[in-house]
Amino acid sequence: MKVVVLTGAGISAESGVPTFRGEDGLWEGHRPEDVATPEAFDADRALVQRFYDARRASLARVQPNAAHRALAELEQVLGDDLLLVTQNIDDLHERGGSKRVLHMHGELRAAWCTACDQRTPWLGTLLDEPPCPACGAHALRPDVVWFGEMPYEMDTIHLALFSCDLFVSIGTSGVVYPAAGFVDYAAAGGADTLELNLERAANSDFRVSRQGLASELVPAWVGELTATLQAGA
Ligand code: BJW
Repeated sequence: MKVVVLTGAGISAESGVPTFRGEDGLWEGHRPEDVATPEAFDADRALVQRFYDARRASLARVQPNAAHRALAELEQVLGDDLLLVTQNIDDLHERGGSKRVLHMHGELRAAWCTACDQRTPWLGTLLDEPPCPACGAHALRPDVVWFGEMPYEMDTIHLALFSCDLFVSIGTSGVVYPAAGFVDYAAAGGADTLELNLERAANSDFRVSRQGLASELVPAWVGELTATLQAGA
């Protein structure tokens, strides 16, 4: 059985990573589409670098939760038949044990040189405008995808969506495209669709939608799927 899982900020909420559009949202009253843009970066580089430096540093204070760990267990069962796509820029899936994760909106622990286009693992700060390790230019920015920019790995994701048997969306509000359209792609390709979220997402065209905490819903669903696969083996 081929499964594509899409995760959003909700899966990391119980680890202590703020979501974007909740009451205590990450951008404190600003609409993400107003601040997460290349234009906002150009207007105030220091503000944006400081914001992402703080989020990168905060990774050391959070841990993966039961939902991240359950998806790592599912990878052990399904192997290459699982594609885990995350919109999150944290590294909690990897630290939860997942080996293959597509970060479609980039990663906090990476920097992108806008002079030479090199992407580099990055654990430190960017506010101090350090030189690019590849070309020496002082042109590094967080390697994340802002509004108006192309998300990563779209060809791989679209191919997987068209050929999967099941698409599962976890902890995402379903308002940001192209991720919000994945349910339609998968359904058009004949896949079953399942949503696991605190509340119904904006794009809730899922055949089944379960509401609750990711730390409870995800391990329960992984347990069910694993039992079904073992019964059919
Ligand atoms: C829990 C929980 C718990 C809480 N358990 N659940 C008009 C129409 C359609 C599209 C457009 C349009 N105008 C412009 C566009 C395109 C635009 C877009 O979508 N805009 C909309 C806002 C209208 N998109 C883009 O520009 C994208 N690029 C693009 O489209 O390129 C062209 C292209 C087209 C086709 C194919 C390929 C390319 C780029 C989007 C980049 C988004 N970037 C950000 C910032 C990343 C860096 C950073 O982190 O700072 O990505 S914005 C932000 O939103 C971040 C997230 O990944 C993303 C999604 O947020 P998410 O994860 O859904 O979080 P929340 O907070 O919204 O929701 C959390 C959910 O969890 C809630 O439902 C809670 O209930 C739930 N929850 N606790 C379970 N314990």
